[in-house]
Amino acid sequence: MPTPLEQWVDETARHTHPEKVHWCDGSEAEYERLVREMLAARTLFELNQRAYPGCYLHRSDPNDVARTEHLTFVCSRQKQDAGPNNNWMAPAEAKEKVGTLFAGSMKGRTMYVVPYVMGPVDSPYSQVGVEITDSPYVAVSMRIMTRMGRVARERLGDSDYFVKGLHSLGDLSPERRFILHFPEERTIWSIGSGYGGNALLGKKCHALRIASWMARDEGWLAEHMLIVGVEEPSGRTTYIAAAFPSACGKTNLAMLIPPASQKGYKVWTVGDDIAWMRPAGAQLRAINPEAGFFGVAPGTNSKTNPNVMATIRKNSLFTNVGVTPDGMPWWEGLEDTPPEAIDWQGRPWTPKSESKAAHPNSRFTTPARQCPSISPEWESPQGVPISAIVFGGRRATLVPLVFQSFDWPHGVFLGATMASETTAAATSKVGIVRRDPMAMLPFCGYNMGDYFGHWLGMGGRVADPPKIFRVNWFRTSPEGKYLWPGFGENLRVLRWVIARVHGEVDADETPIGYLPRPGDIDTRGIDVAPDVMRELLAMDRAGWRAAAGGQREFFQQFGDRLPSEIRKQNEQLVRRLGG
Ligand code: OXD
Ligand code: MN
Repeated sequence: MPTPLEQWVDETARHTHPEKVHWCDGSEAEYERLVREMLAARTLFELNQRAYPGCYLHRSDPNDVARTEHLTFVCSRQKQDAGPNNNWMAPAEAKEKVGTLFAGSMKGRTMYVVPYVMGPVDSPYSQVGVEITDSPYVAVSMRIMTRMGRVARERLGDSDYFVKGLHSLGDLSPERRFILHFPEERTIWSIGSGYGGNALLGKKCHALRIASWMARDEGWLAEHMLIVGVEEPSGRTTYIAAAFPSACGKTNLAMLIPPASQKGYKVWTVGDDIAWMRPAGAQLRAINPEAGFFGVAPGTNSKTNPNVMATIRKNSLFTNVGVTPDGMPWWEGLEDTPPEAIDWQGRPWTPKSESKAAHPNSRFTTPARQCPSISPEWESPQGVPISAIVFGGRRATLVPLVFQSFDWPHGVFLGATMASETTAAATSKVGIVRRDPMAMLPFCGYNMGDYFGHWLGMGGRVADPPKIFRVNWFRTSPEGKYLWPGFGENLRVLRWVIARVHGEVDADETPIGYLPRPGDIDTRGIDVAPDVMRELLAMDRAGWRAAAGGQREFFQQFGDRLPSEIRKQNEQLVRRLGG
């Protein structure tokens, strides 16, 4: 008898007509063979193997460089369940329309069957998925980003309980590009894109959109969050999960190196993009479902993130970066002096060129285990206990450097009212302030009104829920200069968060939450004048009154799916502001 997996692979092959079917075992030999084939086909290029052993460059279609949120759909049975935060298509209509595009789409190509585990192989919280794809770039990327191949098949056995992901490059035309999620069937269909967020189905599609739906049903949280452990000189380690929208520095924060002035501190990386958190005992415990980092290259350098620079020096894929004549990857912000290069589209480039050498959303794909700051607990089957949740956006004005919620429901409200300036991680206008609750707007696989309700309920499921904070590293002066140095210096803010968690520092109660008192954030050794610090920690009453009005408007779209508690939190904020 064929297993449910074999049956599905068979059906899919009959529909998509590949020339060959290859079951990935995840071995080194298989990886090397796929790389050799891609080098021969010129879909992969060797980088300087002395400086970057095992590293390769991939150039994607110039029309296919970022997530395409307008082509991403949740195909739940009921439209209401997808909510106003998702594009929706009825499942039957979606299957009809996009099924036609899959018919024969793998003709002349190899179909790779990619079984994977999201999470440590032996964790009870991990999940198996299988991605069928006709892209060898996807297959090798999945080997970096997940536990892929034999381990996953062994964990699955002959069970039918796995997330089914079907992916084809199709003809790469945005007109025939769709990323569809069928949460009730735990199924994903993606066609017409080879870009990571659209095509590595374990990541955004499975570990966030489908998993968030499962998490609601099963009483846990699947979130767009990094996870770090901060070890203090005393040896105490406190774990923090932090949500930021795409390309707002999650990878940098996850790998922060304490500056010389912060002697005796260590930051341990557990994950840089996704956290699955479950009630266990009195606390929420988190695992990182991924095994690699798919990070934004531009702006990354040995000052902003030395740990990731060390991580990507071997066994890594670079997508849409520039390359120097001696085969080194290059992107804007890597070094102060730009070299002559070949740009991300393979064209000659000089520092005088008007265009950029690397695409603003160019990426590296690199194994987490190579990271110098990887936590000894990063593969712990039980995960790590989370003491603080941090919500952060990119806001030039209004939002202080850091503040704390009064309690869990108010913390959920702080997450639900997050807004951030958009970045190049998605194809849309960059730099527009958009509301992005919990940094999950593009990733919540169900109605966000219900999602807020689920979050509110999670606080009561553990005796000791994490304390909740908002942060903003991105405040600027009227001239556009950053007021806070950011990067490694953000540890100074995390130290206040940790002191609050452990009840070791007081705070000022203000209408928006608890703010640090002057002097409670250590500014010794950095150039942040006392008046700048006052501005960073000021509560702008008029600004928050206006923001509260904007929040109310945003929440209206959820109608009767909006929990009354969220409305109440907004009213209480207005009252506290004296409005
Ligand atoms: C990512 C994203 O790739 O959020 O992590 O876009
Ligand atoms: Mn992300």
